Amino acid sequence: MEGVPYAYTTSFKTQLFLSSALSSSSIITIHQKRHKTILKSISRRNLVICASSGSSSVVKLLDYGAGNVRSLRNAIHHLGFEIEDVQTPKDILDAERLIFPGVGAFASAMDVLVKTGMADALCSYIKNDRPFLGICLGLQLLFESSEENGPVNGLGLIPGVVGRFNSSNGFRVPHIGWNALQITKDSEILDDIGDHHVYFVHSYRAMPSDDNKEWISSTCNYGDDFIASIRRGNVHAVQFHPEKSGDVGLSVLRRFLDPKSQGTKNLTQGKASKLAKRVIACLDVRTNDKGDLVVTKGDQYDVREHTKENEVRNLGKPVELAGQYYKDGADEVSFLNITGFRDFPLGDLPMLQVLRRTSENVFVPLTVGGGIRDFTDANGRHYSSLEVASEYFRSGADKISIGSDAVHAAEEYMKTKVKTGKSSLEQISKVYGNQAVVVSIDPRRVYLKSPNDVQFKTIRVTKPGPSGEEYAWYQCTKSLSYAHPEWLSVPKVNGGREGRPIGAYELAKVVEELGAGEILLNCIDCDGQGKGFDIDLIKLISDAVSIPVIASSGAGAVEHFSEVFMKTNASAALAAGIFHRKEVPIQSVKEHLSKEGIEFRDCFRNDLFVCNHYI
Ligand code: 1PR
Repeated sequence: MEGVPYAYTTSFKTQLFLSSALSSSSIITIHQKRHKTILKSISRRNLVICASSGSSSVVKLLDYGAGNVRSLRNAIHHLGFEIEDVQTPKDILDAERLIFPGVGAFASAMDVLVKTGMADALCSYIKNDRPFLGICLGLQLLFESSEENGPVNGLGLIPGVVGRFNSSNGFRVPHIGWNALQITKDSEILDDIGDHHVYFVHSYRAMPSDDNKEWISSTCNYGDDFIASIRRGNVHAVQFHPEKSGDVGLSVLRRFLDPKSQGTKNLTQGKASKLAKRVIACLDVRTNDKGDLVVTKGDQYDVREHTKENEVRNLGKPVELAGQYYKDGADEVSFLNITGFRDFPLGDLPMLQVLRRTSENVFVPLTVGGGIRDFTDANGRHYSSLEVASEYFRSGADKISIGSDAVHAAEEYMKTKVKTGKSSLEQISKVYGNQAVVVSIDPRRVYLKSPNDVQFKTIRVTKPGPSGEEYAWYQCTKSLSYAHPEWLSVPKVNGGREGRPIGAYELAKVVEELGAGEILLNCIDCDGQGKGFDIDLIKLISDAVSIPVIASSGAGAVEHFSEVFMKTNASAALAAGIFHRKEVPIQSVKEHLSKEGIEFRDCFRNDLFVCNHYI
């Protein structure tokens, strides 16, 4: 084992048995969990060994049930710690170490905290300088008040008002994605971060001022400088999500959970950065004819092999592939249950299981789509789309994606001009926030001789159509349900989809108004073709809305990623086929972005990780 670096903490001496099979390109961490030692391989870069200290392996979690904290629970367990849920204010006062992952809206969170007596307990716990980590809303609630549906009073421990990001200066709101921090003071829990990116998802933020400067440990720039973390004594809070920030995020949690195990400090100072462009791996999943849930991939949405058997193309197992993409450096993973609309996702227990298992080991954001709509089962039991989405969130999704039902909602809204508040989009974004709701648009290009041939937004295309047409519009499509009376009669093309009388441009503008926080922009013509993204379409939509747009469909080479980022305002680029067929590794995409000077999340540098003892 010559040359293998390792560190023991003084309080926890562990005998290491390192198999000679361990290569120098893996990282090993030893955790203490119920007095057992676990040797765990958690990364694939340099070999790093660390041991957790003998401090208590139980952390108290304040989860008031307003959203998904499964990922945080999974991250804590992954690091070898046990969780006890806070049930009463006394549990807070008795906690040795407390994590408060704020979820949902500021006002409703304060409401619950005040009604349950937790607000007073939290204030006294924090004033007594007890070990505390607030996450996201758990940071914002420490301030005096928030403008979110307000003003609403907060816990009032830190001077300042939490306000909304200003989108008028061209910055997309919500702020979704990976930024580096400007570290302003020693925070201990941030010691491994240096200039690595961490994951943010929020529309509101606290601003630095003279009154609160003694609390601030880091800021981040997104239009303005906002507070990314605070630290005073044992009290910490972060606006970003450590449980979704990959290895570097896990290091933040570990440093809070086990301060005695801290290794040497990463000397790289955080520097201001722009929002990194995201690279997303997408897994289209469906049940094949044998009844197995498989990752499939279409050509222009046709997912069946062109053989006599006409089987559903099978490219692998969802949980394994998602885990692989996380290790390969994907900034997000999306699952699209492509037949969910026809079948009803809550009947699809394997899909929920896939999500639960994936979230145990994948610590970047997970999106799931397919079948989010109201549904009545064979026994007459009605399920609202909100119930369907809630089940997805409970199972580990950070965002849900709505396709067909958003087309329906947009058509209704364009007809009536009335926001009913009843569409899945409106209901889910109201409860979970618009940053948790993606709308998936599935348009196909329709060429035109003249821009006046249709009532929808048209563009002059970069490459003329097959008959020399110079214009096109992008017609939205949606899935039909088997139960739909039109299932047999409507002509269905491209994976059982029907064309609708609404353009991608009109749909994008309307869904933004109805509460979408992000757009996943597919293109049926380009899907699976490997010839590059539809730049005309992505430019059209990313210029039309002020929420982030994910470019999808058609990636076939690393250059396609830089092209879409340089020629359009897309915030992220998603690909499926090239990753599944192992034609282009995610790392190559990132190396290419680096060469082109495009900011991206680099999780392959040797200075990264948890224990800071490097080869
Ligand atoms: O309508 O709310 O039930 O959602 C269904 C979801 O399933 C939608 O997001 C829709 O895009 C997706 N979907 C429906 N049918 C298909 C199909 O392929 N037959 N897949 C399908 C869409 C498109 C992308 C794909 C990219 C990248 N797949 O997600 O992964 O095009 O592929 P590439 O890099 O190989 O070109 P609802």
